[in-house]
Amino acid sequence: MTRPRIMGIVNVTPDSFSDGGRFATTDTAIAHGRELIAQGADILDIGGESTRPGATRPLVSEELDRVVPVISALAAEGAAVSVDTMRAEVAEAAALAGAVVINDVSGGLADPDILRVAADHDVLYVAMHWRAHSTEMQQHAVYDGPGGVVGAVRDELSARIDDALAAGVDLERLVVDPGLGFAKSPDHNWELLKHLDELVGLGRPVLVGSSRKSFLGTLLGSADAPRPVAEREHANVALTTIVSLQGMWGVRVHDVRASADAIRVVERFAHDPGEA
Ligand code: PMM
Repeated sequence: MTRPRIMGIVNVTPDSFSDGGRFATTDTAIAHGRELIAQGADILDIGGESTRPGATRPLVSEELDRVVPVISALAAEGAAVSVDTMRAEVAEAAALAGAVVINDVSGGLADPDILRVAADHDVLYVAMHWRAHSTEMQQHAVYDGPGGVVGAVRDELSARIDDALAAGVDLERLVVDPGLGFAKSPDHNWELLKHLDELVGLGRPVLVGSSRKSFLGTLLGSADAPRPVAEREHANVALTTIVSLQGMWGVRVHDVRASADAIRVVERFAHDPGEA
């Protein structure tokens, strides 16, 4: 079994839905990154733009000021750092500061020049399924084609892979992500989680990000009264377990220790003591 990589989330934002500004300064974000490494994170995903539904975008200069010092400091300490950005300019600055992953939630749609940046640097490029910016994404949660949400996400990610290859990104450096919660209803998210094998069929490693998302809140509470963000972790650990058993490339999580423990259980469970 291949152990999924744990991508620990460091949101250097004042307005994230999940950790609401707790790590919004350079110092608190760096300290949080160190703590996530100590808990078992393989990669730290540093983001300076909140993508929660309805969020307005920061200026490029604000995003740069938020992420670059944090990336520089953590990369200098030897951490494998990812930058969570849709902007070519931010991705370029991050790569120069030591980031080894560009995690683009728009898969190259928001700023196609980001694909050129990914091609120019020695980085992995994560192409997530996305349809529109946060202010309008929920209007795009419509999947009427014959393949439903799974077919649409697979085909749209396939197109993102083609665009990245056309821009010169090496196939071996591409990772895909279904983009849970981005232009998706709770049912769409569950449908995708049930059919991750269809995305594996694209031939690229798959990253899954379910941590603290509202479809878990809806499941555990109701659509009108979702379970609060801080009380969704146990459900997310269940998903980390499921995703690990399915051999996914990675999970993107806030609570690294909880998912690391789940992955250890899966590894031990899958381990045959008779094997060398
Ligand atoms: N989700 C968020 C942000 N970035 N990146 C990837 N690759 N996959 C995701 O599912 C994803 C992402 C939104 O969650 P956050 O606000 O808690 O970071």
